[in-house]
Amino acid sequence: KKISIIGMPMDLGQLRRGVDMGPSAIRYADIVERLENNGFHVDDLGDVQIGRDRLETDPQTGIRNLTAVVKSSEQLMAKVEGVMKANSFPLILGGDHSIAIGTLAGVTKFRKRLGVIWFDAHGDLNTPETSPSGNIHGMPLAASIGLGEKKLTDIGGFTPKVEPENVVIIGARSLDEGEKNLIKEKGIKVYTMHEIDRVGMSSIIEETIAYFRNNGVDGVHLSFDLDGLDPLYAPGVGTPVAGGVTTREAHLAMELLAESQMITSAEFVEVNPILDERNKTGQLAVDLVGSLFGERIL
Ligand code: DIR
Ligand code: MN
Ligand code: MN
Ligand code: MN
Repeated sequence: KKISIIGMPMDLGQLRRGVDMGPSAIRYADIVERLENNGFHVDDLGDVQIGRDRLETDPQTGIRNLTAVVKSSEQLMAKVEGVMKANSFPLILGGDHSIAIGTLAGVTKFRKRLGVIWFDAHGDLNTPETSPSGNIHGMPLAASIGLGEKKLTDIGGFTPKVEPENVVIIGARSLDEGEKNLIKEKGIKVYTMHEIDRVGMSSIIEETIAYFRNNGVDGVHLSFDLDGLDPLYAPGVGTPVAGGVTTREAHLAMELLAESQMITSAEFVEVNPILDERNKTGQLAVDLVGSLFGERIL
C-alpha cells in the first residue's frame, strides 16, 4: 500500500504566524518512519510553494489573502490529482485549514460522491457575509459545499465539491451564528462535544460509518484540525477552544476508522510549532496518523 505525503505550509488563511512550519514539525516527529514501520510504502513529495503576497484584504468582501490562497490551492489540487491518478493515498500536512479547499478540489476530480469527516472545534462554514474575521481558514467547508466567494468555490472549475448531506462534523464547540443557521438550513450532521460526552466516541464513529454507507459515498476524506482536541493535549494551535476531545477519544476514532477501511484521503492541519510545547502537537498528529493507518497498542 502506498501513501504520498504533501506538505502545505500555508499560513494565509488566518493571522497567527508559525502554522507554515506545521509540515516540518510533523516530519520531525517521524511521520515517514512510523508509516514505513507499519508496512506502507511512503513517498514524501515535499512542500507546495505558497504565495507570499500577503496582507491584501479584498475591499469588497473583507477576505484576507484571497489571491494568494487561490493560487496555492490550485497547486495543491494539482499535486493531489497526481497522487490520486497514481493510486496512492494522499496525506496532506498543514498549514492552516484553508488548505482543505485545494485538497478537496483535487480529491473530488476522482470521487463523484465523497463523504467528508470534519474533525474540528469549529464549523469552518463561514461565508464572507457571516465571517467575523475575514480569515479563509474559517470558510473551507462552506466553500467546498459551494457557498461563499466564487474564486474559492470554483477552484478546479467545478462546484460543489461535496454535498452537505455527505458531511459529518465531529468535535464542534465554537460555532458562529451564521454557521449554526447554515447547519440547520443544509441539514449537516454535527456531533458537538455534547454528543461526544453523552454517547461516546465509539458510537459516534459507528454512526458516521453507517451514515456514509447508507448514503452510498465512493470514498471518505478525513479533514483533521488539531484544535478539535482539547488544548491540554494539543496546545500548538492558533485558535484553541477549551472542553475538547481527549487524546484517547481521538485515537479511538482513528482506530475505528482504520477498521472500517473507509478513509481514502486525509489531511492534518493547524499545527503551529511556535505556539506548541516541545512539538507535543506535531507528535500527537503523527501518533493519530499511526492509528488511522492501523497501528495498534498490542
Ligand atoms: C472563526 C474561527 N469561526 C472564524 N474559525 C476557526 O474566523 O471564522 N477555524 N478558528 O478553525
Ligand atoms: Mn518511493
Ligand atoms: Mn478548522
Ligand atoms: Mn478549528
